Amino acid sequence: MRSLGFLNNLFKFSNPTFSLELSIRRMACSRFEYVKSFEQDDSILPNVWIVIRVDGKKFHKFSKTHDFEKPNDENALNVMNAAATAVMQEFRDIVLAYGQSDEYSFVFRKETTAFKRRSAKLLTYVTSLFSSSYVMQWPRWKSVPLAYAPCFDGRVVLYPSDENLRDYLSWRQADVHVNNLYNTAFWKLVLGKGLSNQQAEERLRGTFSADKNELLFQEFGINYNTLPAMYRKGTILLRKRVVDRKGRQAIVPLHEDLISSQFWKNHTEILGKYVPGSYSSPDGLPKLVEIQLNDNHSEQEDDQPQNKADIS
Ligand SMILES: Nc1nc2c(ncn2[C@@H]2O[C@H](COP(=O)(O)OP(=O)(O)OP(=O)(O)O)[C@@H](O)[C@H]2O)c(=O)[nH]1
Ligand SMILES: [Mg+2]
Repeated sequence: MRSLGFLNNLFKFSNPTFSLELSIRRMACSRFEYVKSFEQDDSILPNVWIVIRVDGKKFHKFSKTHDFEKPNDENALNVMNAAATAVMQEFRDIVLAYGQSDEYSFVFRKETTAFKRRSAKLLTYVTSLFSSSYVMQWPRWKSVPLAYAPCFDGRVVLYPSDENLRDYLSWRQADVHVNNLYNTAFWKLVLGKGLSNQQAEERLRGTFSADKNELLFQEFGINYNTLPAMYRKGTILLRKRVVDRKGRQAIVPLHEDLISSQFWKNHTEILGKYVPGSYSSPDGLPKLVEIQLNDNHSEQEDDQPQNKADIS
């Protein structure tokens, strides 16, 4: 076979028409090749936390069109969680993802070499994989069909210190708290008391958290702190060994307070040497984890963490 290939090449190169064609192509190529130098090097600095945040485009309208429950639609949030899980399954170097409302942040470990740390590659891959996974996951959680294609914007933000990273995540979680408390009170006034949107807005204008907590308790008998943690805290995705499934690895959803230092003590693998911790769920495994442990990805999940996306 090898000698045949050699003879074939010998024929081609000794053929004058072929050689001429080849030289013309080479010349054309070198003439145009300079355009490559216009591409900018966008490699990310070494040794920084890379955060990629995706956010739904006009989800105010999207949630209305698809009849999301107000203020929180559990299944819609789970479509987000499942799409983010798919992204984490692809990128083993994501150590944590955090989601709330129509946004998700993905934290890559400082040492990642995924896509040679090229910013545009990382950003576009994560954003497009998240968007397509959102569409794929939709029918698993929502019964109404998609009326149009949802899309997400994305940005890359770099954090040089652990403290900066923690503050970033705390900022996103504080955002959920502020928005969710307001929205819960707002929709209770509108849907429960029949106030118009404007009246509810006026009623809440200038109020502090304590006032809204009091309003929910006094007028609706709701203790805000007992509402589902996913609505109050958002969702943190971490890679863990699931105790009740013989320590098989899965990406698990947590709804904990990441602003507290206890969270970082409980999950030392995030900032420290990356070895997934263990996870057990007293109320049974969430559907998201069940699905993962039952599908084909689960065998790969038992492998050592590896950089699957380390290609250019
Ligand atoms: N009813 C309902 N709405 C939701 C839920 N999650 C997200 N949304 C909607 O999504 C919006 C997300 O906020 P933004 O990202 O600031 O607004 P946006 O309309 O997506 O605008 P851009 O991001 O600027 O394109 C919220 O204001 C809600 O209207 C949900 O669980 N239930
Ligand atoms: Mg949005």
